[in-house]
Amino acid sequence: PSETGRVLSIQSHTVQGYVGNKSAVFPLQLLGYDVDPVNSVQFSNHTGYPTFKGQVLNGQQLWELMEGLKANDLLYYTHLLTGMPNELLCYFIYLINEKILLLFIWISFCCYFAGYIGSVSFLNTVLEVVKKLRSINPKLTYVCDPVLGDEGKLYVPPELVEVYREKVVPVASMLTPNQFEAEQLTGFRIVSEHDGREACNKLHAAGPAKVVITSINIDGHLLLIGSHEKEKGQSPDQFKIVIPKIPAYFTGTGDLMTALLLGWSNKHPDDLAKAAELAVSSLQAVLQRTLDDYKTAGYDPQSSSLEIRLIQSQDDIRHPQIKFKAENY
Ligand code: ATP
Ligand code: PLP
Ligand code: PXL
Repeated sequence: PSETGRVLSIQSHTVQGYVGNKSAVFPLQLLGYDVDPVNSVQFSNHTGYPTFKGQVLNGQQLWELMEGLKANDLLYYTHLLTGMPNELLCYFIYLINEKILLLFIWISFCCYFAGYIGSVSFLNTVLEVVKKLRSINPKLTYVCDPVLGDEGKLYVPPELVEVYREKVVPVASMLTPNQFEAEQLTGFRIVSEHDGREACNKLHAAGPAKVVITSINIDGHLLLIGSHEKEKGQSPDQFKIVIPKIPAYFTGTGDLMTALLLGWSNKHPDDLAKAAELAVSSLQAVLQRTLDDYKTAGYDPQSSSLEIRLIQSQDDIRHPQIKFKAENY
């Protein structure tokens, strides 16, 4: 397989700061990929700030862009990458984070239907895009970060979980859920390493050959669990990487992690553990630099969510020093 490729990346864009495409496109380009970003939203900043403004792409508008590409024979891609599926649902995150209860009740009522219809239609269009791209390149690798929520909270209406479980997971080549998302998709509580591995097995049975649970919170540290089912129905190769928790909250790390996993697993197609070591080592270097920079500037890193120092970390993305080793099971 080729070491690089052409990636269609359908994710959010923020004018300021690094989430969604802003945290995925640059690293993939540094790793040598041609990346074509479709911006599922264009917001002033990420939704964790006190306020944000901007526009949302709907399913029909996404399809229009695909038609434009198709009309010029430009729909050949080796990879499709998708993250946060939506739209109006960002309001939910904002409101949940800010705990503005009254506003929450009012706006969630208004947005629930719009958000629900909007996001399901967008996700269904993404499924059409997968079908279309596979009809042009049957070997297309679909890397899906099933962004549903974190730390016990759904960011999206529960109905979207069903769409992911029943339609999206079955067509994904690689899935990168966090602990909570893996639980939602399998209906299985994850409280131990063993549970994490079982969840991977369940997800393989549903479709994807590669599964990386990007973080499981166990005993005060983070555990990444990776699983590669090399032959359908055979028991998968599984490994873990232990990651010490940094006492700070970052935004955009999940998006960066999935992009790095795409980038490195394509360069090491039969060695997911190696790909994960490279991705984790890069990501941790970015987080460490971010923390150091904020501290140097006199900020308390625990006071709010930190914007990652992505551009300043380009050497760590291009040539990561492996400091985090995978342990095979
Ligand atoms: P998404 O919701 O997009 O799926 P995610 O929840 O999977 O995102 P996380 O699991 O939160 O994303 O983070 C991705 C990676 O970032 C993890 O592998 C984790 O190691 C790293 N990470 C995030 N925050 C920290 C932290 N405070 N300390 C150390 N590592 C962190
Ligand atoms: N915080 C907020 C406010 C979010 O909207 C999201 C969205 O997915 C996240 C955190 C998770 O971001 P990530 O996992 O990419 O760090
Ligand atoms: O990283 C997740 C994410 C994606 N897209 C938008 C966001 C966030 C997190 O805050 O605001 C628009």
